[in-house]
Parts: sequence; structure tokens; C-alpha cells
Amino acid sequence: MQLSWTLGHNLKKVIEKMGNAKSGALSKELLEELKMNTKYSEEQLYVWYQKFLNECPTGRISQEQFESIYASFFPDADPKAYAQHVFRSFDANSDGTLDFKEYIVALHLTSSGKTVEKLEWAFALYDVDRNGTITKNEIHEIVKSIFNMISKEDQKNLPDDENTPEKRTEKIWDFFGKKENGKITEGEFIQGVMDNKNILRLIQFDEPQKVQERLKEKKQ
Ligand SMILES: [Ca+2]
Ligand SMILES: [Ca+2]
Repeated sequence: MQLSWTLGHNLKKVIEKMGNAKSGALSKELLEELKMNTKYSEEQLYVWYQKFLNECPTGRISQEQFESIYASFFPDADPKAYAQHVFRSFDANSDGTLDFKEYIVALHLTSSGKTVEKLEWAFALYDVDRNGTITKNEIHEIVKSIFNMISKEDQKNLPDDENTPEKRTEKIWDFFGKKENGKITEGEFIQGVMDNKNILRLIQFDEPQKVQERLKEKKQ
């Protein structure tokens, strides 16, 4: 399956920007764990670690730092709410900061993670209260934050049945065939999105249509 993950592309830039050199100790345990769970070699991990410490001497990225970097990539939009959700989805231990391990997992996911890993992450993004299931309200919450990143002008180009956060939420929710107050499990979410490209498109932040058209023109 081909995933565009435009979001991932921008996210990768955000995360890379947090990177440049200062020496520090990287524990052997953590190094082994990261080597096993990502595509990075020991050498690459050391390089990322130096960059990480240079940018974040405390060894932690705060939510404010994350938001401000995000804002620099979306100067014409309001990415704050979305950035907060993305931050939460990467903050695996819920301590309000991203440490090196969480940072590397984010970097791995947004650049070269497997489809299923990306969908596990998408599930975490949509599971706003982290209780292991997704409700319609949670979908609405994320879809609203995605809409804040799409200009009013570009919103006009969206199909009629998905040009408001409410309509788009309905469309996603209908697909899963749940009752109004039902819940989607992680397994159902991943399988559902893998089976339906349309849902995959609806759950992610897409490049505005006009940008896509411009890119297509360039290729021709
Ligand atoms: Ca954390
Ligand atoms: Ca939830």
C-alpha cells in the first residue's frame, strides 16, 4: 500500500529541525532497544543523539518547543491544536515532554515506519483520552484540528460531503458502522483503514488540492 503521509513528511522536517553536537552518554540498554525497533544503526543513533542534545540540552522537548517549530512550518494556518495532539501521540509515557527515545520513535515513524506502525500511531493520535478506543467525539476533535490547518480558500475545493469537520467526521464514523455512542478498537481501526483507501485519505492531513494540482503540473 502506498501511503502519502504528507503529515509525516512535514513532521519529519519538524523533528529533524530539533536536531545539531554535544557529547553525552546514551545508555547501552536504550541503544539496543532503539536499534531493534527502528531502522537506525548504532552510528546513526549516536549522530541523532548529538543533534538532539544540541537542540535540547535538557534532553527533553517541551510541548511549547514542539508547537513553535510546528508553527514555523505552517505560517498561514493555525496548527496549535493539531501540534498538541501530535505531541501527545508521541509522548508515550505521558510526562509532558519528549525524551530521546520518544523522539527517535517519532523520527522513525514519520520517515520510514511500516504501514501498520504508522496506523498504530494514527490510532494513538485519534485516541485523545488514551483509553484504548476511539469515539466519534475523538474523531471530531482531531478532524477539527486538521481543518484549522486548511485555509478557507482550500476548504471550498473539498467535496460537498466532507467540507466541514462535522461532515468529514460523519463520513469516517459511518464507514466503521458503529452506533452513535460506540467505540472503535485499535484492531478495527487499523484493519478498516488498511481495507479502505478513502478512509485513509480522510483520517490524515492532506496537502490542499491546489498544491497537489501544482505538483502534478510540475511532473508533466
Ligand atoms: Ca515523554
Ligand atoms: Ca479514547
